[in-house]
Amino acid sequence: MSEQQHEGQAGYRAWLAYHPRVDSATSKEDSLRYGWIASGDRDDTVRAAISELAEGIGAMYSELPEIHVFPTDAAGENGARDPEPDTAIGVGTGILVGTFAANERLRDIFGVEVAELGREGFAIRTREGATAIGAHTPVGALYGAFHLLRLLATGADPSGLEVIERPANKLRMMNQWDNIDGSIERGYAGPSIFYKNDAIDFDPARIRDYARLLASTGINAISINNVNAHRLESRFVTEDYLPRIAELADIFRVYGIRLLLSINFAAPIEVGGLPTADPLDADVKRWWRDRAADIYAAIPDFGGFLVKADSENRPGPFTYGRGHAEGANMLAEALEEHGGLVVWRCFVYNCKQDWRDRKTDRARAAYDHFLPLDGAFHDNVVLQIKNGPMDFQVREPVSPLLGAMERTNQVVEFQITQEYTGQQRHLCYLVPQWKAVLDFETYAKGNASPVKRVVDGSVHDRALGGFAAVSNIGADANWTGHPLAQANLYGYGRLAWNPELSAEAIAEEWALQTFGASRQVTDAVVGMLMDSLDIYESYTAPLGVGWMVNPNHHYGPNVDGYEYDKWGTYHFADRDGVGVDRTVLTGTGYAGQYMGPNAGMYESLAECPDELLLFFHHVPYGHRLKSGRTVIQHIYDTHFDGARRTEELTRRWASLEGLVAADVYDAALARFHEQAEHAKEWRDRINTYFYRKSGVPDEQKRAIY
Ligand code: GCV
Repeated sequence: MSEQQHEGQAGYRAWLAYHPRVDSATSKEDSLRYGWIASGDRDDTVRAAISELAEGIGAMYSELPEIHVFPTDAAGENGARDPEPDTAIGVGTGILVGTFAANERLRDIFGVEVAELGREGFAIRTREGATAIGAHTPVGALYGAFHLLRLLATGADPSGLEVIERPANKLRMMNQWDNIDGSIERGYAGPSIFYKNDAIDFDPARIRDYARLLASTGINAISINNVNAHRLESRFVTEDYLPRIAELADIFRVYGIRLLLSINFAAPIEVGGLPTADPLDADVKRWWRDRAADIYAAIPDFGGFLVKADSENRPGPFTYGRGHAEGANMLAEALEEHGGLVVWRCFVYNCKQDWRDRKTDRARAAYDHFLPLDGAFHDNVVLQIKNGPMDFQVREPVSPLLGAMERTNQVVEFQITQEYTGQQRHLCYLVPQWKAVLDFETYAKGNASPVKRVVDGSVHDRALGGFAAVSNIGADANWTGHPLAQANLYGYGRLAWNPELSAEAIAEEWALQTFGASRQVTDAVVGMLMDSLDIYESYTAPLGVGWMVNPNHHYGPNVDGYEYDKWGTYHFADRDGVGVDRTVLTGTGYAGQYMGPNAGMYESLAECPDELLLFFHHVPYGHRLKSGRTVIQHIYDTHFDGARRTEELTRRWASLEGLVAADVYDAALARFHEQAEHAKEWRDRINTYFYRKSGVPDEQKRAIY
């Protein structure tokens, strides 16, 4: 459905709501400042910037600016020259936006400083009441336009702007896990906006609005189908589907977003009719080269392939006795001449957790598989590494593979969709978790090698790197099901652009743009967002133990439920203790995969941080944490505390009745009630289980707890 069809549903416009600026004392004066928008660019992307500015300024200041698009060096489409606006910078009151090449005035205004902007950066400057947004490229200008709108929507004083921005990361990618039948793997906000009933079927207006949301945060790439690419999706690389996919690429292109496809490694067999998908087979190589040629004929700026291989029953090079570098490089060669990338996922594991074999460890898998391949991948291959060694749990250590490969491009993969973090029924603002990952010191090169510097390429001097994340949107009117889950989508893009932003600043930006300028609403929403990760963790996953969820759908408490371990659990609880020994000395050896002081910190029971204790160590229930409490006491207390705090969340939200749009208010309130109910279930199931396991006799419970 398009924006029109969702009219009246406040959540649809998300953070591009453009609420009227409430500082009415100054708004009259400000509106004069934006009497016009002018540009010498006629490019679609700059036009998108202009129309966004017109819409945003019009809505925030209740006055539509005039639009002038004037050719500077060449005559216009009809051969005539539009007059340049006499409202030139420094004389009039408006916005001049565009590229330096097409706007002489922008060159005059910004002079030599423009060199440092790079391909996607922009500069904004106010001079005597008028505002200039300049960039080297149309997409830079678009990012500048969105930035100006964000500043205005968050209450910045527009009179003295002096901004220079460029993204920290080259690749800022969104991964859709959408299937052609219209379902979304791990989707919690309705069906797909891309597919329906085994066909590519989309409303261009809705796709465009998604592109606007993404571009406004700086996302520049999107893979449009599930990494588990099955029968029909395997054919996306063929002419059967390329014309429709090209239409999607056309929409995203305007917003600076390159389209990628997830491929099926066995497509040469399943689609091409070849007897093998062996990456070293000449016919297989030719088949992929031909597909690449077809794709680039349809989509000249195609981004490349995203690949899940040899993982969770997906085909891959192992079937042919080949390694991951051979698989990835074969595809990279097919794409290379066209400028395409292979984004190769490292989520590869083939072991079960088994309490009878305390050496086998799924957490080790990505590092064990990929570290030996450092330096073996082509330059247009980038490895996509999940933030933790397991699978997007609420609490995991940072993947030891991040930073460990010096001669390999890397992106970090986050999960915006809340598979294990409440499935968009529970509030869980994930930006603080991602920040902790990005700030984690890997010691890859001395002690200034945090993950954010690894993936931006600076630690190992790599030309390519960045962020990828699994999207949390669907066809629900408000995109994300839980209205406040939009903050995760927004925050991901903002962090990918600038990992130095704080989680709180991002929450505040998001709240101001989404709900308008009310201090009461902003404070309440920011406070709830900032508390939410801790609350969720405390009633679900104590001390680094994850996975206590139901099989398949992964929602709700089931302490022994996780489907991969027929023989045990991921917590290894028995009557004597709980936790997984991942030390080098007595356990799986996983702790030894870390560099520098991290290896020793995790190895040592005394040094290991409480919040990861049970991820790294098996300890008795009576083990005393740094907090002073015993493990069993901690489990008990935090589960009660977490459940209680979910009730507070409901009350905190209820205090905003009448202050946020009714549809948004109601949708969130229903979810807060549900969260509070489910938190009690988590509390009771987990506490009962560990009571029993720990064998605390009933009469002693009071004393211990
Ligand atoms: C797309 C987890 C999820 C799967 C997902 C997989 C992956 O196992 O449960 O749904 O598959 O991760 O990241 O490939």
